[in-house]
Amino acid sequence: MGNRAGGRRTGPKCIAIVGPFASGKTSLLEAILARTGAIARQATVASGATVGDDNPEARAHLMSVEASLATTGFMDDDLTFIDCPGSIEFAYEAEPVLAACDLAIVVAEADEKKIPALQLIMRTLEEHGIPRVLFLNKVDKAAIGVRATLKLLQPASAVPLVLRQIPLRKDGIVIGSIDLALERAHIYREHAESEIAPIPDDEKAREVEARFSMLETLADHDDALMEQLLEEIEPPRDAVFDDLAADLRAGSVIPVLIGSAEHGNGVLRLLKTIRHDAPDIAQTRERLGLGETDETILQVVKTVHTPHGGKLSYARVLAGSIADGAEIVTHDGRTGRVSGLYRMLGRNQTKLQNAGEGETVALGKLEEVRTCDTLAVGKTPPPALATPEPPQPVNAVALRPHERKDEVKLSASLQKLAEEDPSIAIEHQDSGETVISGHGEMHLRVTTERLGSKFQIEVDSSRPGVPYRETIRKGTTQRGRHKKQSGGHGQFGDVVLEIRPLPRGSGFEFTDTITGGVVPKQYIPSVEAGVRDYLKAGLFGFPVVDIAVNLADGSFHSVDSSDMAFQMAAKLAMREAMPACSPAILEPVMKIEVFTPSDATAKVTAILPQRRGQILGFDARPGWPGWDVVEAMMPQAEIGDLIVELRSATAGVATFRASFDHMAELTGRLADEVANAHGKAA
Ligand SMILES: Nc1nc2c(ncn2[C@@H]2O[C@H](COP(=O)(O)OP(=O)(O)OP(=O)(O)O)[C@@H](O)[C@H]2O)c(=O)[nH]1
Ligand SMILES: [Mg+2]
Repeated sequence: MGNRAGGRRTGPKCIAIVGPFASGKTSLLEAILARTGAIARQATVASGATVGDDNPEARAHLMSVEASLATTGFMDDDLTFIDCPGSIEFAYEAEPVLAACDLAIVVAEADEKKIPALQLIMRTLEEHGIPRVLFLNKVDKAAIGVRATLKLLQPASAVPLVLRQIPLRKDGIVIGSIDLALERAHIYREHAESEIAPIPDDEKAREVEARFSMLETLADHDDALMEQLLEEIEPPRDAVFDDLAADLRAGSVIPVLIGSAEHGNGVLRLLKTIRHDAPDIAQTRERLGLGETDETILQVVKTVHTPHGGKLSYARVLAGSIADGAEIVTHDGRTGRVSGLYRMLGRNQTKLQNAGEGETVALGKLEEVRTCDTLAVGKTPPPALATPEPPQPVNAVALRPHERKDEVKLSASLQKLAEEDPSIAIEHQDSGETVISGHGEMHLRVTTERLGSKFQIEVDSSRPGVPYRETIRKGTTQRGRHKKQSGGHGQFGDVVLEIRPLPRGSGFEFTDTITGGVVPKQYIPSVEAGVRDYLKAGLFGFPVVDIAVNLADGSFHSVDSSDMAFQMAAKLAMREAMPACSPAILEPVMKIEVFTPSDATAKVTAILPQRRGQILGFDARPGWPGWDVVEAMMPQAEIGDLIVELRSATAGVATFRASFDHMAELTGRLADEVANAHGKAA
């Protein structure tokens, strides 16, 4: 035992702050910045003046809506913290950050409702293999003890949570903590360094018990410690520190530190743990499969378009170093020249000439560079690191600028927003609407608000249209005659069309059974073109599908017949035939898989049928203990805002995947409503 960790790892670190919504991540970053002297005074989230969340959207909603980055110094260490939003709607912000960081601080609290959200975050960290510490926040107001809290939180993590500190209480109020490795007490002082004190006599028994339980967990990875515990020998203190560091770096345990971000308590201990136990860039390179290299390699973790300074690419120097003005190349060969190199503190930037290995900095004006790119200095592209794919969007909104002149600007601005947030998808529809898809109501609202705050574009938003179709239930035969005699050249086309329904999903079929040239060969394609033109918008105004048309008969005029005249005749025949064909509206039906914590499965299976969903079944979600997947068929029209209801039934964590399955006939009142809404009576 002992020295497994091989001492403290020096060099700049990058630390992600993650955790369930509103657990205190931004407050913790503020407290860290205040404690390390990067800012003069700790601001509160409510004041809207926190370093990272200093943007109109975060202020308006009192929640983080994007990752924010701040570099500070602690003793002789250079630490960059990236505060990630907690809401699942903004979860993708954290993905590129996590790829490049050395350590994650998981901020959690004693709140049962947030366990599924915590579990999601823990899973992501486990998948990336990121070493992590848990900061148990809000001890100032916790209603239950820390050990009970740990029991509550443990199911969210696949590896053991190990309590490194216990609270010190006076009259039921937490006044400090006892560090189980250092074996001493820290008495909290508001926004100041704690006072070190010996462990009070009446707390000794609690301390011994808690310390033993910490050592027991550590002993699972350390045979020598196990023997000492069995023989009741007091293990050397340094060996305990080494074990804590080694297990943290290996990701085999999660040390738990306690405190109150809002009051600045427990922050110094957290910083010291980072200083002594965090892995370094070499370990992170190994995790990313990069190994040792002589090249300079950077990973882009976030992209920001600033109102005045242009585009900034936040990137971690994984290896080597970079200077302002450097020529860079991405893994897939796009190039650029760094114009401005900055150390960031929220929105404030300090100019740098150089950035060395391990530093996380902002690179100016790399127009061709995107989030998740891997960059090299020079001309040889670096190896590509794995790029996390954004999940499938779950909702969408249609946008239209207030002013027509803003249409081009809207499209350019949305492109910039999508560069900043690759988890939104943009689609321009034939109708002139622009549809953006994302990961929840707040996500789309914030995206829309940014159009106003960043680009001064006011938009109207509405629900995107559902791609309805029309079909027919009966066949008929219809003549269409187009004849015009207006002086000089006339127009003449005459066709007889046999129309019949086709099975669902067949689309459109055109044939002819013309004999004896009653419709000359060269005009047959014109007839088909006329039919196709009609089918673009049928009786209700929707495209007509699953229909077969046979050109059975007709006649022509040697002078007056033309391509145009036969097209007109075909359209006329179709228009007259449709009412006789028992037309119907078809709606798209999706197959949907809803992922939900098992204790909310019953709620989910109740919600879906209320929206005309047909439950196909539910089962345990493979590889996700405590989660289910519910399968159902759902009309696309009902999925539009489904996520809002699902999230509120599942403490904000349910999500779904939907894919087109089939078109189904819409009947009764719903069919009338759709037909009327589209401006054509059924
Ligand atoms: N009592 C108490 N409240 C706290 C503490 N830390 C944060 N809060 C409060 O918890 C709420 C959320 O704090 P934030 O720092 O915004 O939490 P967050 O994790 O950054 O939230 P998101 O980024 O939106 O997920 C705010 O009202 C804070 O004032 C704490 O230590 N004690
Ligand atoms: Mg926050």
